[in-house]
Amino acid sequence: MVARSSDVRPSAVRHSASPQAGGRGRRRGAGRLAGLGVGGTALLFLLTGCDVGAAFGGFGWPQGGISPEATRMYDLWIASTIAALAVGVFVWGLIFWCVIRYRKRGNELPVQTRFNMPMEFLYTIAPILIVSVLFYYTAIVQTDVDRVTKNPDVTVEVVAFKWNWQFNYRDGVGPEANTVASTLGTTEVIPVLVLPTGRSIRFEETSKDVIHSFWVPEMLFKRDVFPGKVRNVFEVSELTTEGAFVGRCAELCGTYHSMMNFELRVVSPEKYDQFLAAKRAGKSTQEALESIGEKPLAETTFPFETRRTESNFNPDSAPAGSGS
Ligand SMILES: [Cu+2]
Repeated sequence: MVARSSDVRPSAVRHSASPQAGGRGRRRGAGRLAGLGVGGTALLFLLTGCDVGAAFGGFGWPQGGISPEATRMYDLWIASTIAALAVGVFVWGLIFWCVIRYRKRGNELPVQTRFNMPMEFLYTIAPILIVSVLFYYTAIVQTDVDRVTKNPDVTVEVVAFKWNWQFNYRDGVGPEANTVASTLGTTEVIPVLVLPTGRSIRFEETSKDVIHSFWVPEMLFKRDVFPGKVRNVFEVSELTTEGAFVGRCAELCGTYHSMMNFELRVVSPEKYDQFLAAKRAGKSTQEALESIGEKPLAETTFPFETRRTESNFNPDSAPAGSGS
């Protein structure tokens, strides 16, 4: 903001009438700010080097990601939060310092710094720099997470429908590839998606009816599943942790949306190959899981009764026909 010359009262003009003193003060101020900036940056690197996110509960971001992409997104969040806190602490410090240092002591107007070019320059450049750095790292991580390759190790087609999932193991990428084995969820059985550690995995999503969303919370990622000819594709460069992880539909898709669960079972590559061979030999998913020493049924979630009857819809109510 540029003030008119009539805004500046005589006492202020008197104070800034000594250009040498003003110049020295400005240089000292700029030096301090530069020092703070360098110190803050060093602190940021130091803190992100340690696992500071775990100490603060991930600053609200879910922890325990099971893919490198999940870890990168988590790291971006932690670094951005620390940067935001550093800027916040600096600004709060300046506010309180000004409030105390320049509180009203008399009727004399304090030194006016409205036309201080280095300060004006700093006000403009610093936010642009901060936003640029955040944008730069966000673009890098986003590109990383969205990257698809020509020849992933494993391709699985995710077919969503109201209100369950089908997982087709494919022999290639794209709609022209063939399904070599399939797992279909039913009202009685939660579909278990078996995938290996240490291999790149491509998910090709399509829906039979409305928009759904494929979400495994531990992958810290979800992607919408669209009907029609759309194949929404994403990849993970590998899964790093063996285990059972619940998967959900994350797009409100109708009455039983909240019950549209599946399980991701991450196993070793050897077990995965045995599982797929068993499936190709005609075994059911449950039999194939048992053949590799895994639990046949989902352990992280359970089937829900989707057929509403008087008794299961309102089990506490009196038997039908007993009312007046
Ligand atoms: Cu859904």
